[in-house]
Amino acid sequence: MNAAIAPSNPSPSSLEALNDWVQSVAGLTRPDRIHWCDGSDAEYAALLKQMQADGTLLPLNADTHPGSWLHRSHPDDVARVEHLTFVCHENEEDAGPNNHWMAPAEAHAKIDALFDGCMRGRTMYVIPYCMGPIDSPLARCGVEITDSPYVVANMRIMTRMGADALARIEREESFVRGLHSIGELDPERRYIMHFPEELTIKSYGSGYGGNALLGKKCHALRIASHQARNEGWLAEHMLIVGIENPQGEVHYIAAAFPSACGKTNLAMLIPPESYRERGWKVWTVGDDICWMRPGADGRLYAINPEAGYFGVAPGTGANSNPNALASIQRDTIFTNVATTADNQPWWEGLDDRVPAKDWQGRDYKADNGPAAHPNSRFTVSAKQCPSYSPHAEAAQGVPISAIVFGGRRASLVPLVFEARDWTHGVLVGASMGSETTAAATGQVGVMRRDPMAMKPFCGYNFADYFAHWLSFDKPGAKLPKVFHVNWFRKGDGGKFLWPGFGDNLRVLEWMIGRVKGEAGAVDTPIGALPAVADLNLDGVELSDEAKEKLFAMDRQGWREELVSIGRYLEDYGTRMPRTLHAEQARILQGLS
Ligand code: TSX
Ligand code: MN
Repeated sequence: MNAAIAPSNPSPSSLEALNDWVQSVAGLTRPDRIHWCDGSDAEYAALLKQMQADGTLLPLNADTHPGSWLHRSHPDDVARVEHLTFVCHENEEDAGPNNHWMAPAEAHAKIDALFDGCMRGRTMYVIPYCMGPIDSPLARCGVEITDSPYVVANMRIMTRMGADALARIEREESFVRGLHSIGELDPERRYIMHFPEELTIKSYGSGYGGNALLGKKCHALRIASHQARNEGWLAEHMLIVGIENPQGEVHYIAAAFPSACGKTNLAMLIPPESYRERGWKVWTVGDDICWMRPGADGRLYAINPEAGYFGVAPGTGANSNPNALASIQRDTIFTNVATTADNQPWWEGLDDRVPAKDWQGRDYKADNGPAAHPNSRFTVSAKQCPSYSPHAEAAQGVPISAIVFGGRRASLVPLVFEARDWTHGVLVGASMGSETTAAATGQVGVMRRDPMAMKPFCGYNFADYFAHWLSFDKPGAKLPKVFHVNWFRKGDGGKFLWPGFGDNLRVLEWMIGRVKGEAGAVDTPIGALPAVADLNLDGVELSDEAKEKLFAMDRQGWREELVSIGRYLEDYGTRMPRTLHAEQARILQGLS
């Protein structure tokens, strides 16, 4: 504890670089103490005790939720801040129109001025961590320096943190450097800056997860996506789920959705009763991030770089996600949820109890808005999920049979379709997105494209990113099939036409049937759609309107969609691969 140098034999390479960096950060930020995190139980217990003492963590009902805590953030610090998130390549074009850019020298100067002396009186924690199973060749390490013990506790759940990670860093040539301070929590003095070419992240002024747990969005997506491009792999905003059929075969599916489409719910899906009876099982590998690369056999192999779930609490209930609910009954950190009179965590969508305190600790009043903040979270170890895959820790990763893109589309887009080939699949991913729902913004039903669900997370120019995706289609590659799904199609009466949730397994079964060459489909210019009879719909009641709209391709509507996609591709200028323009033109041609 409190040693100013790493507690192990320095090797000439990375450990020395790490020590030098830690010393230079300490020189800038001026902490009173430096603590190197070892990841031990004793260290975690001491941190929790200290945070309980200073009110950072409030204990929850120990009978119903043993080992669980509530953290209330500053009310102005409850979400990621995209307008203050920068990707700082030397060349602005390399960041692309999909990112906010600042020249690296200017960015360093701006944020270092904020870091100057910011840790006076505080403890600086040095967190060595590994993203991915500690022995996996697909895993990558980083070190986060922070003055927030809440960040340390969350990083311990979300990553492989401590001595083992430090040992791996010592063996390897490089690691990602993340510097974080909560600063004054002033929204006017807040920046999340990424330097992909330096494998460096600097985050100031926010304690919120996505801005402060630097292993997650900052490292595993923004920095890793850039690293992956250089090294020939993919860092994606995808869940990974294993589907086991009654014969015991498991097919792994990676899926990307924009926010509010229920990614965590799909990752932890519970099969319909009739499927469970026949022996179908669903295995959760990951709920948010997927790193994949081609194996020796040409297939894509994937790991979940994370070790926990940092999930949205509201909407998590016994109907929507029983596995998530079971996961968070103990040893969980809750952030910005409400509490009941007997001090249990509570949020909208949990059950019909009435909370006592809202997320800000005020007596609950309906007039003050939702009791739990809409972006309130749970942090919990992945191992606590009942459906946690026995292969989630496999060093070589799991082979991916299908990649799924999805969005929230009230009209036009059918329940599911299959891309004809990889290039078409990349276009499907590049053009995906959701129609806006938030009535508050006044912009209901406006199409927001969110390519591969990476709009806020791609650490370089989207045009180059699409080219990188296209590059995987080469001789010897055995790429997954690509699909698009839409659980959110509405009928003329404004009601959802598809039951969703567990019944989505019926769609996943069809995909696996397609992968195995067994399931039927109807070819259309937008891809292959199942006929109603190609899906197992035993036990689901679909209206005639549902059957008609979920399984049909509206030619005129899709012509307009393809024109809109064409305009979207143009926004990226001449860097956009011609292959995608040609693919868009090919499909539009097929529709006329
Ligand atoms: O997560 C969702 N999924 C994926 C589940 C594996 N949600 C919740 C989205 C917010 C995060 C869904 N909502 C899904 C879905 O498949 N589908 C819908 C829309 C829907 C909502 C309620 C019903 C049906 C569909 N209720 C009844 O049919 C009774
Ligand atoms: Mn996410």
